[in-house]
Amino acid sequence: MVKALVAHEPESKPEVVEVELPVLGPGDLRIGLAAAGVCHSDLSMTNGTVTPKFPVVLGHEASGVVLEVGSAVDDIEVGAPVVLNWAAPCRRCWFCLNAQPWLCRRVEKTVSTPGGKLADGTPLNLALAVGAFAEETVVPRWGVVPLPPGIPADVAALMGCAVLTGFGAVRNSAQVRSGESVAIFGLGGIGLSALVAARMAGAGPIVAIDINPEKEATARALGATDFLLYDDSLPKTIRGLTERRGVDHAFECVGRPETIHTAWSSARRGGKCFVVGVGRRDQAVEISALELYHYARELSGCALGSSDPDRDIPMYCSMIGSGSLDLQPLISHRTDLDGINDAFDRMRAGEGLRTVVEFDAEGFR
Ligand code: PAD
Ligand code: ZN
Repeated sequence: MVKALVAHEPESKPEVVEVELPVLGPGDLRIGLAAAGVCHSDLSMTNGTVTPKFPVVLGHEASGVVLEVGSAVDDIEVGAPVVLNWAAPCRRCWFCLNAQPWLCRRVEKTVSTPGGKLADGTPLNLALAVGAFAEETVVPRWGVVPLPPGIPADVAALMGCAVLTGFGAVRNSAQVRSGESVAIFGLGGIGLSALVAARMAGAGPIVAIDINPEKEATARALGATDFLLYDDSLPKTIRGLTERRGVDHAFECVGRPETIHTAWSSARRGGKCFVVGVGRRDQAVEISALELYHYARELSGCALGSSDPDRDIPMYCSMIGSGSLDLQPLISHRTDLDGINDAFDRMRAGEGLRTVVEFDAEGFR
């Protein structure tokens, strides 16, 4: 039995309980968790925005160490450090074969997978086939990306979602070039990763937007040229910062209809708005038919920052190793499993940056 944070039903407060791990299949790995980031999508699984099967072990952004290897796995050994991969492409479906592995059919269907049991024998589910808010988990071999030595467990965890999504939105989806203007709405782990990528791409101006004024110092330290508090008149203010045009690329990293609309309205004529935030099924974004024509903007959903984790995580590792990418400033709080509900409270209030859950990382190197 291991300790895990389990959501028993929708709209309920998750609790730390003892769970029985799934049986290790021939193609599986047993992973000892080292660190796990708390992502807004974890909270979204408890409030009806995203609907996994319940009861479910939450958590999907994590690093760990291989503790046990299934009999059919021959390319990874006990003791290997890994990033857990909630979006592992199948490499066989139409999307994978047409160079869009982030839209893979298997990933699309995997909100949760059956795995393990509660102490009373009730079958459990693992969020996004990972279930990272647990001392240990069992995942398929394809559910991890091996790490080179020397990457700290906390930043390794962030690569599993925030960095793939936020950095990838700028680098892969938008392919931001030097000198282009960018606006980023929402400065949590995802928006801050996008901000770091925009700075590294040489973008400017980089306008960072949040409801929390305390985010200004972090935003400026990470490369924002301007910080604005959210309100509906932002498109006008942003045009004032961009020679009356609006930005080339707007990134919505909140997941609300009003911020999606404002982000779209902040882009220039012919500009692009990427919706990274995950909103509710029952909330609609209304855009005037005339404006849609007139502004000739692109409005695009943005899944996993158009990333291929097997390609991109090693690239982020070499950027960390060479000192060009520093993810530590994205982490504001550290906790154990019992502190995750407090991290959810901070997210509801728009407070803090990434919270990292730290486990006894014995063996992680
Ligand atoms: P977070 O809760 O850590 O940060 C959200 C930020 O938005 C906070 O700083 C808030 O203060 C801020 N905010 C709230 N309301 C507003 C507003 N009206 N205007 C401006 N800022 C506001 O979340 P996160 O960074 O973990 O995740 C952000 C979104 O990205 C969330 O919807 C999550 O579900 C989504 C996501 N998308 C993907 C993907 O593949 N597209 C992957 C992972 C997460
Ligand atoms: Zn996430």
